[in-house]
Amino acid sequence: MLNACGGNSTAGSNPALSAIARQPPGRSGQRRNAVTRSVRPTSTPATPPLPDNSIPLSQAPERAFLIGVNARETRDLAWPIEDSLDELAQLAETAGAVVVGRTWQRLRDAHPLTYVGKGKLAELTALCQEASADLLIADDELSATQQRSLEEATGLRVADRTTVILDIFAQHAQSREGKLQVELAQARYRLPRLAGEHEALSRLGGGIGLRGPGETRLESDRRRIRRRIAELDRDIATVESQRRVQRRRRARQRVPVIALVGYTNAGKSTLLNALTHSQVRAEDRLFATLDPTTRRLTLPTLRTVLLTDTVGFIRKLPADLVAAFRATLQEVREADVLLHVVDVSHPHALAQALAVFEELEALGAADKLVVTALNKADLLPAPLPTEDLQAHPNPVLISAATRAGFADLLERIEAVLDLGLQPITVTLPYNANDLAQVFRQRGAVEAEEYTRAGLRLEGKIPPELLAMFAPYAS
Ligand SMILES: Nc1nc2c(ncn2[C@@H]2O[C@H](COP(=O)(O)OP(=O)(O)OP(=O)(O)O)[C@@H](O)[C@H]2O)c(=O)[nH]1
Ligand SMILES: [Mg+2]
Repeated sequence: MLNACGGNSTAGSNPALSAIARQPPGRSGQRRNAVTRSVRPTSTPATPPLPDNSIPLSQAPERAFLIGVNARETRDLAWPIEDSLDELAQLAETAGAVVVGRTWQRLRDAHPLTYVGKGKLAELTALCQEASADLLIADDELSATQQRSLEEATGLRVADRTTVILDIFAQHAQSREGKLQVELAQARYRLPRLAGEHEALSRLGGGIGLRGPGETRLESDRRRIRRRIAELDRDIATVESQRRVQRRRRARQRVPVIALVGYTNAGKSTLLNALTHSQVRAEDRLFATLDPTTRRLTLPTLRTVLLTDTVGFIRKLPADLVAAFRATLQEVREADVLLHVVDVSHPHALAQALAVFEELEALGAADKLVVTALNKADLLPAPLPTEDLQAHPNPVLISAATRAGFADLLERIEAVLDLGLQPITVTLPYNANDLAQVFRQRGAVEAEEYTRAGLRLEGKIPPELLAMFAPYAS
């Protein structure tokens, strides 16, 4: 039995959301038809892109109404539906829409045909009209049938969480690699939904270039989109092999790689900038970073590591997107240590951290050594309870903004890197400066003494360097 019980409000309670809502136009206001654009590759594709079937709307930002289902099966106790809708609102605003209202329904399961129940559907239609909405966004990925029924019932264009995330990625993609990956994810998402798109077009009577026997047109679009997916897969495989070469070069230099991972907007890029004096884009918006950036970092013991910034995660991250970003995410899979950045000032910091671990598991990177940077400590109104701190592996409280806790963080990273190191004492001849350099960069020097026989170094080195230093061991 459906149990209709929904909340309805026009403004979220999340301070982060209000911060985005306060942003001047330019960031969100300029974007039009936010949830319909698709990324085109920089070079002309062999298969021409599909016609943009989006329905042209006015030049003003879209007025989005949000709809959610609090399904019993997937109910996330750590993340109430209102907060999930707050996050959806933040996503919609980042994509360039204005959120004009929201409602949700508690159900055993989302309705397979209409997403919400029949009664709720009528209420939703009225609410959308009242709010003069022109776009409806569902908090879950909709099936083609659910999308079509919602469109028919409300008369609005209907998007879902996945479409919005894909749209943000499309807007933020800068590099050729990023653009290819987003286009692949969009094409994979669109393929099973093509039939619905065509039906919607035939209801609208089509237009120039859109008329014709529906089925034939649908089939040719399907063929074209499949061909494009195959091309994109090939191009991404080339990018992947280039990245593999880079990674192999790094592996030969044997410099440990630390990958920054975390929920979107947690402060990964800010931390990379602060630690390595770089200028990577860091902004108060979701998915600011899509392309991995690697910088050299010298630890207090003079050991050198590479720090790689990566794309952020979010709850219900579209599976197509994760699959399409395999070239980028390979950086995470092959890192020696993960530096998990958590926005500890967020009301759902722990739930966000768990969502990140879920994605890491899906990527096959859950068994990596992890150091947790509990970031934005400067925003905490009170000291963090010890049990909140200890919920994370190797936790260190920091602020990337004020640089508080950096010494502790670097010390913890060194300790984790040292886990596999072997103790050794060597006396290096004074003409073997390069060896001393390798010891300092890759190992951990605990004592250093200039003797008549040469430079005496006591400390730890990675096991693969034991053979190199064995002739000088004492
Ligand atoms: N107060 C405070 N703000 C911070 C801190 N670290 C980052 N921020 C802010 O948080 C916002 C997001 O920072 P980013 O570094 O872009 O976050 P990110 O994890 O790289 O985000 P994506 O790339 O979008 O996934 C920016 O507005 C930063 O200025 C901090 O320690 N304290
Ligand atoms: Mg970033």
